[in-house]
Amino acid sequence: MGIIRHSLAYLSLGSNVGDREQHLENAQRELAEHVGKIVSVSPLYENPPFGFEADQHFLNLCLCIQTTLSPSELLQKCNKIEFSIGRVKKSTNGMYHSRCIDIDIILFNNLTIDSEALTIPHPHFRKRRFVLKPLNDIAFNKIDPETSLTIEQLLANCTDESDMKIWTQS
Ligand code: PH2
Ligand code: MG
Ligand code: MG
Repeated sequence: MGIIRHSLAYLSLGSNVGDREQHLENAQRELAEHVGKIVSVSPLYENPPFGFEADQHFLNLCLCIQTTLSPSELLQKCNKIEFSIGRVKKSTNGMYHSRCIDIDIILFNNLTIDSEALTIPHPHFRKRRFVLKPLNDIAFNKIDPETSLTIEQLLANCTDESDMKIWTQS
């Protein structure tokens, strides 16, 4: 028996197309099956698209998952799960579009990674209320290894004033 090394990853999930709740539920089921144990989940927040125009608002949440996967293995699994749920294309050059599911890695242990395929912490999360608000619910004390600020401090500093409505599950 060897030593199993578990990591903790914080993920942001979002959907603004179709049955948004169902897509988020399916994603969580697949993450639990293929990635690891989900140790905490934030409430769902309904909020307007940030950084692009679309009629449909998003449902967003953050969760913490325990995994033995490496960051790049986790990224591959997340992409696979997105496509299995029906995602058809990825954003390119910061041009966003509506999507049935998006799964982003925000933090992975205290790692900082900057490769072509993957940047951790997520390069944009500090300016996005739809990430910071739910992340603050499950990890207000957690320190961003890049800025050494807590999630609570990042949320207090965030200038995105998007309206975040708690969504009560149907
Ligand atoms: N994701 C984006 C761009 N804009 N806006 C909201 N409200 N929620 C998102 O999940 C989201 C976004 C890029 O992935
Ligand atoms: Mg995203
Ligand atoms: Mg993404």
